[in-house]
Amino acid sequence: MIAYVGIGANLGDARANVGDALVRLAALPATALLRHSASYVSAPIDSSGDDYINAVACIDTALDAPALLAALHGIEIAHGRARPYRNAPRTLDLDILLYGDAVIDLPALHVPHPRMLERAFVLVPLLEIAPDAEVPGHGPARQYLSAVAGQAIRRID
Ligand code: PH2
Ligand code: MG
Ligand code: MG
Repeated sequence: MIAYVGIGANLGDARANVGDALVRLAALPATALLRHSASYVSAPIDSSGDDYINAVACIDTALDAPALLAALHGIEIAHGRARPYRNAPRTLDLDILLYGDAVIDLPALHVPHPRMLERAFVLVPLLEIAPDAEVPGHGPARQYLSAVAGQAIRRID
């Protein structure tokens, strides 16, 4: 299955954490890293602390969505991710944005990611690597870009 993973970090060496996350995604079982966006800097949205480094990865995985989520949590934990409160600054956050054209509503997993269309730090890197991305139930992701134009985001590599 083709899946898109949102990557975010704003604690510790956030740039290095994002780079390492890509290495670890590529090393997941039954998974290939097909491509990834550049890294971007953006101010925290509904969160606090330093600016975030964000990126999006496209993977091809044989893991089902819950298994992929568990694998992503494993990578977060390897980076010392703590969850003291909702949207706390974090060393690494890995979110399943899209899992093929699946719509998933489990207690701990909602796909497409419920807030992805409201966030420039997701849409801009996603559209960089998948300009024609379709969001189940919402249509082309690109049509939501103008709504987030007020959120500053800067590409850094
Ligand atoms: N992640 C959040 C909340 N706010 N803001 C930015 N700029 N980047 C993020 O990755 C981010 C956020 C919740 O996961
Ligand atoms: Mg997140
Ligand atoms: Mg998360």
